[in-house]
Amino acid sequence: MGRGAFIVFEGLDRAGKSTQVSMLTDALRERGVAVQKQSFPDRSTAIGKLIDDYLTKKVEFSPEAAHLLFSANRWECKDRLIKSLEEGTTLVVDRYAASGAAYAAANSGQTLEWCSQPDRGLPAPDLVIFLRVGEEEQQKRANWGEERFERVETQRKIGKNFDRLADSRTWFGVDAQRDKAAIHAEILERVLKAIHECADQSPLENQE
Ligand code: NYM
Ligand code: MG
Repeated sequence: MGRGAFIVFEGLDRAGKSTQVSMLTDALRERGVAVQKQSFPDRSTAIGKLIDDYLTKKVEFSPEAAHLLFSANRWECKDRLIKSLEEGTTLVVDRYAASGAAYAAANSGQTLEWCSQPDRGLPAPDLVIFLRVGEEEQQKRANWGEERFERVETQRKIGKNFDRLADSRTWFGVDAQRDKAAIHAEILERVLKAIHECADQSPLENQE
């Protein structure tokens, strides 16, 4: 049996990633696909707890220090992620390195290049599903504005950074302002294709 596919969801806050990650995971499981769900930041680890305190504004870090914590949070999960993929399990991941770079560059003023560096060498996603949502829609959705970075100006900068990071080979953009079921159907079709391709051949690549 071939390896699992590494599927990542990206997008601005309130784009609907968590909902779509759950819908996708359930649908794959129903089809008999071995699948695991993972979110970054993973707030359950010791580093993740620091990140949670930072996002909920209980502690302050310099933007660069915060970024290195987000990256460290991915590095601490690296071996587990690779093991699952090699065992044939598909991973559905809510945010990954692109969020790291896009948010950190907006927050710190460092270049995207600088912000991409700490994640180099981590396994790279086979497919990045990018959920597009407009700012008016974003603000209408539940709990908007509570956490750090949930401000219109900041989100605009982050959105531009995502556009610069998107590569045509692995990114799949989705209009996330439609009906949930329609969004899900479009994503499921693309992901099933990616799962087939990964099982057939392509070796896991590293984050550049
Ligand atoms: N975030 C997430 C970062 O700033 N850097 C990262 O590397 C990652 C993975 O954390 N506003 C930010 C983006 C979000 C926040 O994530 C929490 P979520 O998925 O909105 O709970
Ligand atoms: Mg959020």
